[in-house]
Amino acid sequence: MSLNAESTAFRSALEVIRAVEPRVADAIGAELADQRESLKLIASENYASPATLLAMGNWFSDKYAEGTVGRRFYAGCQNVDTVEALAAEHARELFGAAHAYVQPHSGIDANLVAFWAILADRVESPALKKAQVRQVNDLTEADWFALRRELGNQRMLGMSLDAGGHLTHGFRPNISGKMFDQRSYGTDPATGLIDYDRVAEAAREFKPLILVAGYSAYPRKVNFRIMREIADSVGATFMVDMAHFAGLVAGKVFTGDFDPVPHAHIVTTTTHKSLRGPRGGMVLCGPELADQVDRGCPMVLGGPLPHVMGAKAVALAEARRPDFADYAQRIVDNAQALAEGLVRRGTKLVTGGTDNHLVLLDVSGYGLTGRQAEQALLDSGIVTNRNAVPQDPNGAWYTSGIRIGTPALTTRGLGVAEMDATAELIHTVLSQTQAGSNPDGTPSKAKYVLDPALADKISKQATELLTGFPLYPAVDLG
Ligand code: DSN
Repeated sequence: MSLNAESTAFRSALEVIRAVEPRVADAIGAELADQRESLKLIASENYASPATLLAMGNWFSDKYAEGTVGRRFYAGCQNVDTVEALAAEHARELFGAAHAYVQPHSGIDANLVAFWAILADRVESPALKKAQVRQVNDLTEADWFALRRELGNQRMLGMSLDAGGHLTHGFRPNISGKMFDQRSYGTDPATGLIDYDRVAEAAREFKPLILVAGYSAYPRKVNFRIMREIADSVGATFMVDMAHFAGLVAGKVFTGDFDPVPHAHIVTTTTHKSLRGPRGGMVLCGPELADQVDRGCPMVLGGPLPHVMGAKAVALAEARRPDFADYAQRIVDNAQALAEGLVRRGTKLVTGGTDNHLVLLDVSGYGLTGRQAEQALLDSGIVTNRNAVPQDPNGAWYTSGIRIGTPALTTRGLGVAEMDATAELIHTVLSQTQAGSNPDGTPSKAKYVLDPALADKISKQATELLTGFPLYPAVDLG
């Protein structure tokens, strides 16, 4: 049998790896097998194309390239320049942005670059000016003290964690929570939706330097035109973290008021979620912030990863093809079908539904914590993650919610009929799981009771549901 190019490429790569450390080759093969068999509903994950994956395994990995295109701190970066410029060009064209910076290694890194650029642009500080003109070594202890005080006292207003905001939007476990004096806006307790009047009120009271929009667990659209008006009314810089929904922006499902790029001063994203690229981050902005953004490395980033920038160029080229818009629309159609299937079966959803790629289940109606539900679903071959719901009584560790999303299953080709079947599997597991107890008889937030035979049966049904939708059908590892 003659092998196609993809099978040949992946088989050969594994053969070469196996000759050195067979356990790594085995783990890579096992990861593909696991991903093929499980119902992947993690809202922030996807399956990158073989071309994107293959673009990462090569000699670019060996190259240092601090600086930016044409202005490097290392010699011999002409080929890195080619791929970085290509990735940036595809990003600008895809999103209609004036400037794109494709070096960040992750979403956290992209946000750090944006925070630095905003601070450097907005904060009046002699010490900061020195730092900006690359005289960092000339800063005295007193300069650093002043800089820390001036930068650290800046204010940020972002979405609260339990309403779906992200850790990097000023929360304590992330450096942003230590750098900024942060306040958050939540959602309306009755509807679960952002109340723009309340955001405006909070902005008027708090007068933030940065107003942040974007989320990792809010199942609705955000009106970025209104958010920009709020930012303008208090002189704030408006930043949008579109990591979760970048694919929906790229695919023109989110347009007009719901497309952040024309409204925000600066937009950050990851490239591996709904955008379906390699793991990494990116920053988009207008000409005003471009110079500061381009200082991301070495200001806050380690050396760029040229092999990943090459893969970003490939994935962004894919996202510019007409079929990506169809994919993006199907992500939302599937999420809505999944939400409707769950609601029909009596599951409580935050906001009652979705208009993006994710659905947030409040599993307290099943008498479970998010932790119990997550593990029971995993036992049944359904991969999700627990997530806080607004005003969550169980906090961020145990939670009362389960977040699910459709970008990955949509890539596999599953459609609305399969989403209803998926809703049935989820509901069956959750309704058949009971909360467990600690050895002293007190209720546990982690332990649960689920008949292993039922978990096994659902697991098989999940695998059957996937059989018509093979993952990487052209890849045969033998
Ligand atoms: N970890 C990502 C998510 O799962 O939403 C966000 O950083």
